[in-house]
This record gives sequence, C-alpha cells and structure tokens, in this order.
Amino acid sequence: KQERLQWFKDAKFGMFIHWGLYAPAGGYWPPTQETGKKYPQHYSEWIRFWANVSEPEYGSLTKPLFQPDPGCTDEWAQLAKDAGMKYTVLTTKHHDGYTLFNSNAPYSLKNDITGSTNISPDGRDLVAEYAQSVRDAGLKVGFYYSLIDWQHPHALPHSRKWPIADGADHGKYVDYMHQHMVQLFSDYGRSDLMWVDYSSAQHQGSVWKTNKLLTKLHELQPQALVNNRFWNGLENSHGDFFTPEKYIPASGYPGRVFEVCHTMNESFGYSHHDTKWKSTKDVVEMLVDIVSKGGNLLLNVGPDPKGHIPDESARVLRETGQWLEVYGDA
Ligand code: FUL
Repeated sequence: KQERLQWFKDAKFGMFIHWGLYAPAGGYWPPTQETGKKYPQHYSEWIRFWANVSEPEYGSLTKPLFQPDPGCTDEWAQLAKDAGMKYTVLTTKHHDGYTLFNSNAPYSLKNDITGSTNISPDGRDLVAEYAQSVRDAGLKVGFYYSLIDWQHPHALPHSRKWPIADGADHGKYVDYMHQHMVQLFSDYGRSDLMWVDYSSAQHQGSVWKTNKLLTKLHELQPQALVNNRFWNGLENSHGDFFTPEKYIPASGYPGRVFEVCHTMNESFGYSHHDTKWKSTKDVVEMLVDIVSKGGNLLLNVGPDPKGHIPDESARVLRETGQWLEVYGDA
C-alpha cells in the first residue's frame, strides 16, 4: 500500500473535473438564463435535485445543449500540465445518473425512460477521449463515480429525492454500479484512481458490497488507489486516502493521507451565475497551506457545455503553474 501511495503523496496537486448535463443548465432551470429560474445554491451539479427535475425533461439536455467540441479533453490535460498538476479526476457519472462513457451494464427502467445513460455524442466515448488525453500528457488518470444515483429506479432511497417504485430492489443497483466501475477499470487502459462519492452514516461500506468491489478493482488495476467515501466501517479501512471537502483544519490531519477538494469558484459544475472566482493568490495560498500540512489539493474546474474550461479558471491555473515553476521546489 505504501508503494501504491507514493506517486499520490508526491503529486500534491491534481485537477478535478465536474462535467455532465448540469453544464448546459448552468445553475438555471429551465436551462436558459433568459427564461429559467436561478438556483442560487452553490452546487450547480445538483440542479436536478434543486429543481426536482424528472424525465424526460432532464435527459433532454443531451441534445442539442450538451455539445462537446472534439479535442476538449486535450485542452484540460494541457491546462493541468501548465498548472503543475500531476493527476486528474473526471466525473464519469455524477449524482444525476448520466454517464460520460458507453455503459454496457443492463439498464432497463420500469418507467418510461429507455435507452442509454451515456451522454457522449454519437460515435464518441468521452471517458476514452479523456483517458487518452491525460495519459498522453504524462498525468495520472482518475475517475470519479457517484454512488448516489437520481436516475436508477433501484438506487438507495437516501440518495433519491423521488419515491422508490414498488418492488425496487437495491441489489440490482449495486450490481449495476459494480459493473460500471469494473468497466471503467477494464476498458480505458491503465488507470490510477477511483474516487467514489458518497455514502452516509446509515449506508456504510457493506451496503455497497465494497469488499467484493475493491477486490475486483485491485485485480484489474493493482496500482490504483480508491478514496474513502464508502464511509466508515469500510472494508478498505477508510480508503487509501481521506477526502475533506473545501475544508482544512489548522493542524491538518496528522498521520493520515489526505486530499482536500476545492473548486475555482463555489460550484463544482459549470454555473452561469457563480462568479466568485479565486485569484491566483488565493489558489497559491491554499495550495501552500494544504501541502505544508502534508496533504494534496484536488482543485476543480467546471467545463462549459462545449467542454471548455472558463477563462477565469484557466488564467489563474496557468499563473499558479508559473508560480510553481519558480517556487515549487523551494
Ligand atoms: C460532493 C458532491 O455532492 C458534490 O456535488 C461534489 O461532487 C463534491 C466533490 O462531492 O459530495
């Protein structure tokens, strides 16, 4: 385990990427700034929850609003490199239930929702493009995968706003999510990290059959790390690393491997109205603070519906990289 963790401890700085159907909504529902209601809550990636959107309205965001430009994942990888980051973690599925990869897990819903959860444009697989770009840039490849699922009819009740249909069988959802993660670690080459998100005190590791899943994941990618968000009582004894969110205590976390996740503004997903951008000074100070306490910073960007990282983030990240060039090893 110590050996597996070494690159991670050395890396110190990574890029988190939240991207999905919440990008075209951008914190409004219906999803236009002109006619939509503004949801001021910080996390735009929760729009489906905030606005209580069901199908087919939510899925209709796929076309024509979510329009990834070819090559956008190369831009992310280049920016991460320019910023001095060493790894990236992409939301392959967030809580809304849609995937950036072509899932081969059986997905038959009882209600009127049919078809795939994959939101990649026809003939493309965004996770494949991402993994290729990041690996080509010499960075480590990480996948975020949401345990919470607002789409799947058999998901755990705590993770849904909508009532569970009669006859819901949580086991089916657990199998589904295992298949997804196994696919992520089978079809996309060498991968370095699985970042699951998130369980709760009532729904601990065993509910997710974590032991079985981790065994399988480690068989497929022996070098890979898995975070701690299956919650306490984990078969993987709190995961390979601990993941405080937007928070670091003055004393750090002595004796623990940890990674603080934070974001360039307030929201993780793209938001039209969240303009509380961090300055280069803010980012450098945060990075220095966390690294001096022995942790990593996983700093988030929220690409727009075409896959471009907002200029306000890109500029600050490049300037952070320039600062690291001069003072990084000091
Ligand atoms: C949280 C999620 O609910 C947020 O949307 C975001 O993904 C953050 C990193 O983790 O738990």
